[in-house]
Amino acid sequence: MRNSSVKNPSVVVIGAGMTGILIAIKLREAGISDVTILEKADKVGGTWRENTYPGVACDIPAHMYTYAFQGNPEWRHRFAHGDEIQAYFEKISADYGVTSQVRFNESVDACHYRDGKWYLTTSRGNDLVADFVIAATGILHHPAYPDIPGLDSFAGAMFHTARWDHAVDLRGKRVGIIGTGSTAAQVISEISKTAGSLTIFQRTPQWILDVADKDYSEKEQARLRGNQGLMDKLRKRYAWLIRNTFTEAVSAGGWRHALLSWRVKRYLRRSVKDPALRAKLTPDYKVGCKRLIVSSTFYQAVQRPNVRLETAGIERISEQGVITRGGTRHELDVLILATGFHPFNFMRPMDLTGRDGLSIDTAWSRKVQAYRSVCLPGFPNFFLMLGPNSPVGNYSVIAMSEVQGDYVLKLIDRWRTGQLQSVEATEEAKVRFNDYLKQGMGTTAWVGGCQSWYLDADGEPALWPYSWNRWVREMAEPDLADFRRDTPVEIEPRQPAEKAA
Ligand code: N01
Repeated sequence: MRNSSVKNPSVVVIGAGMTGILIAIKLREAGISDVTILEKADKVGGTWRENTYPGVACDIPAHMYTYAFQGNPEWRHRFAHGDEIQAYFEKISADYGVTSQVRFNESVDACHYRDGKWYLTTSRGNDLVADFVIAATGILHHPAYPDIPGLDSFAGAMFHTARWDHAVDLRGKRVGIIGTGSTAAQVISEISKTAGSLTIFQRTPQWILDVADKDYSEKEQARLRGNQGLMDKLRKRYAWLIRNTFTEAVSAGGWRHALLSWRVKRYLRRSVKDPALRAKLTPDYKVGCKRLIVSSTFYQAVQRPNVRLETAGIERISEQGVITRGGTRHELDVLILATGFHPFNFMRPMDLTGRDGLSIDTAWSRKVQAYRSVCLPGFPNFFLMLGPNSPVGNYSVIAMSEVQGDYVLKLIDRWRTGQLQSVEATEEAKVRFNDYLKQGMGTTAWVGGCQSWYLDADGEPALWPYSWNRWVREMAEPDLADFRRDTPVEIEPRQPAEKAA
């Protein structure tokens, strides 16, 4: 704390994944000591704890997929494997004293705001009172199960990729997989090596960018140990590369998008010689409309002799397997659902109620929106990390959380110093912000005629449509004119974002 007149709030952080760990560290750095972290599971790690499927890896280069304040010399692969990433978060969490602050196996059932305080009830029946609540509950953690007739009648083993059943041995088995997203591409590359047969049920083909993986030698790791400066350089270099290849290409279009499109199309042409198979694998929408898949192994896997790509469309599922349109029966021992997530659930089904009894379901009944992704009008002193429109095309989610974390800490600081009596964005600011987002969507690849998890119920992309640098600039300082004032204070409004950019 800067001085004794600064208030020390009580804060509850929900979730001990990548973002929760980060927020806990930042709160401590800010001198906020009354912090409780609630985690539904028995370990930190979030998405990397939950996703343990074969081939799980991060398609963002490992040296960029780290907290800026703590690089990791121990990465063994350019695209770090899930277990390495989980180990990284467990280590950081322990080293920074976060793990000992976490209450494990305790989720939040109810979270209600009354008279300037949040009242929480947990799954263990405990009650907590806090000045601030920060939901670090992640985006992609509610598995989506396909609505296919007969799904439950399947007699073999069946599981979602985020709930992988490691007791099921796939070697020599007849395996089917539904879905061809980023997860499926990783799973297929791996299990096609050992499954007796693998049938891929593809509804929509995907564009794929090949970026070769690379193993880091002991010598390379040793060079990085204790050299945060060198790791910073690597992180910045990858960040620059990704911004200028993917992020700008999918959000602004232009020559970068043309180049990216040319690259992925050439890769498909060169990788798949059979014209019939290539036709099945060729999307009819813009490159980047769905999140681009980074894989240098998927096309090879699809062409293995034990692999079959089925595009006929699933009619129903029976006890024996999958029946595709036209009546073809695919008998299976194991059915894997690589069918993605419900990204708009966020912290729900938590019973979240803000000022004047406003429930989150009511607030979001017409549209799932936020102000600057993290603030919800009607929910004072509540922040939703990685909220609506957070994702920046194919960029590192850690970098996004760091920017949002600094922004949230600055807002809490305004409360601590008395500039804000409570931190609540106005409805008008939220509407203006979302209009501004909408204006930028037209040039993006996400409106390129495809269905994807990026789109909300109205078919509008819930991403940040401008450049990364613009986002960082606009998140640098909270604009207090956009927040409710209990005590009117003279404030000078900032320039509208469009003019400032
Ligand atoms: O999920 P998805 P995901 N019948 O939603 C299909 C991140 N991630 O888990 O395209 C038939 O992309 C669906 O078909 P269609 C990353 O952000 C990161 O793969 O809708 N098919 C699609 O093929 C990624 O974007 C890493 O026609 C059905 C698939 O299931 C996000 O997670 C690694 C169906 C779902 O694809 C989600 O990826 C992995 C049905 N009824 C994931 N329902 C990194 O490396 C759905 N599908 C960082």
